[in-house]
This record gives sequence, C-alpha cells and structure tokens, in this order.
Amino acid sequence: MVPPSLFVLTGAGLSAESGLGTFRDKDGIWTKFRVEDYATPEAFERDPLKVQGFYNARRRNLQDAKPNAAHKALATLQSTWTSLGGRVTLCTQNIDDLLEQAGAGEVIHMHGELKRAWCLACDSRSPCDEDLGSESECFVCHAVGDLRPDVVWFGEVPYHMDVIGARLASAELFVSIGTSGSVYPAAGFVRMARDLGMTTMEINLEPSDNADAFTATAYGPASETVPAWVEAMMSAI
Ligand code: BJW
Repeated sequence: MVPPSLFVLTGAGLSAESGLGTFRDKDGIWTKFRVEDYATPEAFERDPLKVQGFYNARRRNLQDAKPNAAHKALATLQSTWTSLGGRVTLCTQNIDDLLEQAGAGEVIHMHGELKRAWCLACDSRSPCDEDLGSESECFVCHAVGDLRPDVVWFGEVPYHMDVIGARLASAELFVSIGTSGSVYPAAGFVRMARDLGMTTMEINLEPSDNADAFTATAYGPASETVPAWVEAMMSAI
C-alpha cells in the first residue's frame, strides 16, 4: 500500500531545542531586535551593515547547532515514505539547514537559507558559509559589496510558492510543527488544507494563533512530540 501523501510545514519551534531562537516567544528574537530594523528590504537599504551583522551572528550560531530528535524523525519519515512510493513534503519557514543535516532529502525553504548569499548585481544565489559585509565579493560576477543573505523579509514574496501550492493540493494530511501561525502566507496553509478536505494536525509547544483550524493537536516539546507522531505514522502503515 502506498502511504498517504503528507505536507509538513515547520517553523522556529522545530529548531528551538537545537539552540536556535524562536521569534515571538517570551525571549524570542523579535523581543530583542525590532523587525523593522532587521527583517525588511527597507532596513537593509538604510543600514546594510547592521542587518548583515545580525545575520552573520545567526550564521555563526548555526555552525554550532546540531539537528535534534524532531529533525531526525522527520528525515526518517520522509525516507521511509519515499521508499514505499509515497511523498512527505517538508516545507520549512526556517532558514537553518538542520533538516538537511538530519538526512532529509528535499526541503522547501520558503523563507530562504542562511547559508546562501544573493548577489544584487548579477542576481545569482550561491552557497555561503562566511560573514557577509561591504567587502564581500560575489562568487559569480565578482562584484564587491552587493551580496545579501538569501532570506525572505517582510514585504518580499516567499520562495517556491508554485511548488508549495501544487504539493498542498495533492496532500492528504497537513501537519504544522513549531510555528506560531502569525506570518502569511504560511499561516494560511491550514485553511487552504481544510478547504481541500484534508485532515490537519498541529504539533507545537502550546496552541498557536491558528489552533482552532486544526482537527488534531499534540502539544509539548518538538523533540518528544514529533518522534512520537512519526512512530505512530510508521506503525500505522
Ligand atoms: C515550540 C518549541 C518547541 C517554541 N517545540 N514548538 C496583514 C494581514 C495578513 C498578512 C499581512 C498583513 N500585513 C503584512 C502581511 C504579510 C506579511 C505578514 O504575514 N505579516 C504578519 C506579521 C501579519 N508577510 C509577508 O510579508 C511575507 N510575504 C508576503 O506575504 O508576500 C506576498 C505574497 C505572498 C504569496 C504569494 C504572492 C505574494 C514574507 C514573510 C517573511 C517572513 N520572514 C521571517 C524572517 C526570515 C529570515 C530570518 O529568519 O530572519 O521569517 S519573519 C520570521 O517569522 C521568520 C519565520 O520564518 C516567520 C515565522 O515564524 P515562526 O517560525 O512561526 O516562529 P515564531 O517564533 O513565531 O513561533 C514559534 C512557535 O514555536 C511558537 O508557537 C512556540 O510556541 C513554538 N515552540 N519552542 C515545539 N521546543
């Protein structure tokens, strides 16, 4: 039997226990750094070095981070489903690469990736493990000072929306993990899934802003709730 097609949306809560901060929790990133100063194209235009510094620090933090049990469980789920002829779409709002480090194959990064740089001179995007600044040189066109983190700020269009729409439309179960459900378009996926007749499940530390839109819920730390859910899914097939 081919297992049901799954669409899994993840957010900052998935990586919280790997030491990467969430945004809107009590000590979240946006309680220390104003969104308007760090996560908009206007902020970058006004003060590129300040914004680069913020992302350089987060990139360095990511170098020390390791996938937790939740990342590993999702990678196992995806490879098991694939080997049985099914599909698990892992769509993340996170800009870290912890799902890939855990062994996941395809991961859709709708808000971009911290370890990639976008050259505003030649429009190329390249892997980047280093700090970015006014002296950074594009790996492709060699322009200096035109690289920005390849992440999606407020007011910019998230990546891969066409693929995401198609995968959502063909899924049978929608699962949201570790996201507050406050940033669109991701926050709207659960309603789209419901309109398509899908079962919807929320796995989070606590009920999110969208909790009433889910037909099933599991609350607790992702490192416990996600492996438990994955185990239940695997034993059901
Ligand atoms: C745990 C846990 C543990 C903790 N275990 N769980 C008015 C109405 C509607 C929309 C808009 C509006 N005004 C403007 C908009 C649009 C705007 C928007 O949504 N604004 C809202 C604030 C209202 N959106 C945009 O601008 C987006 N673009 C857009 O809409 O383009 C138009 C368009 C779309 C589609 C097609 C065509 C056109 C772009 C949004 C970009 C977001 N960028 C950021 C920064 C990325 C780079 C970076 O990382 O710095 O993305 S902001 C930040 O929020 C980041 C995240 O990906 C995103 C979501 O946050 P997330 O992951 O949910 O984190 P938290 O902290 O909010 O929640 C963590 C959760 O984990 C909590 O629930 C905890 O309880 C839980 N948790 N520990 C399990 N151990």
